[in-house]
Amino acid sequence: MVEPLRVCVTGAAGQIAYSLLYSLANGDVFGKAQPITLLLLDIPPMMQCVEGVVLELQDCSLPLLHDAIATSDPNVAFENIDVALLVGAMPRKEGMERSDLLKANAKIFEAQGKALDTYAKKTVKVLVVGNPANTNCLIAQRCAPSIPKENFSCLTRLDQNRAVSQVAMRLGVKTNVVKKVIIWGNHSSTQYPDVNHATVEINGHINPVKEAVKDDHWLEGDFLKVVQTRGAAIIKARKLSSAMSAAKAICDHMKTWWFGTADDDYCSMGVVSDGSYGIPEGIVYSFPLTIDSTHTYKIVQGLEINEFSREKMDISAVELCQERDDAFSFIQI
Ligand code: NAX
Repeated sequence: MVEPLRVCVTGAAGQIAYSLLYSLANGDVFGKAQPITLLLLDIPPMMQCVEGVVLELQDCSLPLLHDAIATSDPNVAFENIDVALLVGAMPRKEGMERSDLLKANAKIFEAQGKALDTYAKKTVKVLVVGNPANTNCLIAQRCAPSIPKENFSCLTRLDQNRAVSQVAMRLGVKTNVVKKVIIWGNHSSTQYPDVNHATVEINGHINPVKEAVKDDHWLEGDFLKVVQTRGAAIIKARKLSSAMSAAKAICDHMKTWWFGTADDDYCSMGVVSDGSYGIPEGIVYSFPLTIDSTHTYKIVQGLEINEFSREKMDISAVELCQERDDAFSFIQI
């Protein structure tokens, strides 16, 4: 029998987790032959709700679900885990300053990084979703020195999916023929969705997206704005932040990390910068990656960066350096 994969999901009582857990337990991410044990972490006041989620998971009657455990103790949730999906975070409340939010989350991800360092497998793959995702990821990574830094990532796949969809809708094609769209930088409004290297297949021919769209004004204007501000547009319309699309993006991110990228595509993930493209070393920055079947990623090298892109990429890097400096002042590494 295949050993169950131990997957921890934090923020288990939240709306993203509610959209995510079924796909995980149904084999949509790690494959239809991979049993799974879900460790569901939330804070003590939310435990009754998490217990309810466990009851529902049982009622889904999924053959791959080996076990689902609700807990408010990170040491239990991270014990011997293979995958950590760190979705839970302190939300911004009315009247809260940005620095208060950064501080509250710095403390959460400091504690979770330390618990990962002590209790998780050294091969654990960590995906940080809770915002500010890049900086929370950086803190967790720095607080877990015994785990390779390449095992930490943050979610920018939702931004990638949004960008791909916008291009596909503009061209009247399916999303799966649009490839190599890149998200650079922070999961914030300074992110840079870049189609300069993207391709689209039309009638069996591979074309550069820029040539197919034939409208640089749109690509450098409304396209960027729509993707960068999509989260706010969803909150305005739904009165709630993205959940279904966020859960789908988490599944896409983890599936690609697990099984690799297609030969003709990249994926974007926030990872620890190695200085590629002049991005300061050590910050968690979204890059285009290729991934092999051993869950090992490489930052795509050698892409030509024009002046427009350079400026946008640097703005996001400056923001991330500032977030890092602010967050590090609140914690002890
Ligand atoms: P919800 O408020 O519905 O759920 C968050 C859950 O996290 C709550 O149940 C809360 O009790 C729990 N939580 C808080 N502190 C915790 C801790 N220390 N340990 C464990 N659990 C804890 O938020 P939801 O809509 O599910 O969003 C979760 C996070 O994802 C937010 O920070 C949100 O900003 C972020 N997002 C990030 C995205 C990305 O692309 N990186 C996109 C979607 C989403 O906005």
